[in-house]
Amino acid sequence: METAPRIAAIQDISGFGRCSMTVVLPVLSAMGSQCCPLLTASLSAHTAFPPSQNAVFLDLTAQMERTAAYWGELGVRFDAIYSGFLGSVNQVRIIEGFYRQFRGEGTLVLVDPVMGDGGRPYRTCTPDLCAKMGRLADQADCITPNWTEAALLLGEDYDSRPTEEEGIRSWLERLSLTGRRSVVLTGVSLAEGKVGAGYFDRTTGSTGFFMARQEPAHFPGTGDLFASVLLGALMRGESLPGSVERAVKFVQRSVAHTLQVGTPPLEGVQFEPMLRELIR
Ligand code: PXL
Repeated sequence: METAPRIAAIQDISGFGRCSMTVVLPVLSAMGSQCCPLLTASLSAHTAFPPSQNAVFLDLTAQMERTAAYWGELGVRFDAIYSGFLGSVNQVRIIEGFYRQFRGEGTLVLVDPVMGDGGRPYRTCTPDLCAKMGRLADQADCITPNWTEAALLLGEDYDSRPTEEEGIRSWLERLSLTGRRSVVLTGVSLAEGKVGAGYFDRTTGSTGFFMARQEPAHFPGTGDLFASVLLGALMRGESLPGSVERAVKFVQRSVAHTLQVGTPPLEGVQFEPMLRELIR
């Protein structure tokens, strides 16, 4: 019997509003990987909900270092290290230490550089955290930015992002750091009514796109859903383009289903009924 690929998932857990760990864990499990959560923070709900004195944001930076040390004592090994939303700027240094300790030959490092959306950084993402997120992404084998994050990584103005294929391919190549890392850029549209992702595949040096029908709504957490399906597919040995196709289709279907059911956008997408499609 083959053992399941093991993934260290470095993410927050948000109790309400599907995103980060509450998306990553079920998706990776359904796709046959073992997901080991290394929590960055514990929140009562994701940060797009209205602020309140009762909203909990528990920074788990200190627990991360101890957990990594303990995993080291246990001799744990990982096939992938996947990070997303970070709770504090010091976590970047800790994750770099985690790479030194756990990145072996063949370990895939995926950095989803979660920093913002719609042209604006999330309220927890300070300029310092954005800069250090870039430093972390520099060390990745694969990154999955949206347009906001791609602009931050390149030091470009969000409003000057390219809309034509040639310009997008140029951003993908620049984001690849001269072909060193694979890039999957989300929220790409080349034609009215279609949206998906563009990619640079470092194993072939080629760029490409996969599109699906654009649904008329925006939901938080879809970036986490996308990156998780992508990683789950990569860990099953699927190619980068094949994994991109799977992630684009899955997010589109989850969004379409959620729109049909009509739940509030802040609650995230109803991917649960679709999970069975990911099981092989
Ligand atoms: O989906 C990214 C994300 C992850 N975690 C938390 C967030 C967000 C986006 O708003 O608030 C806590």
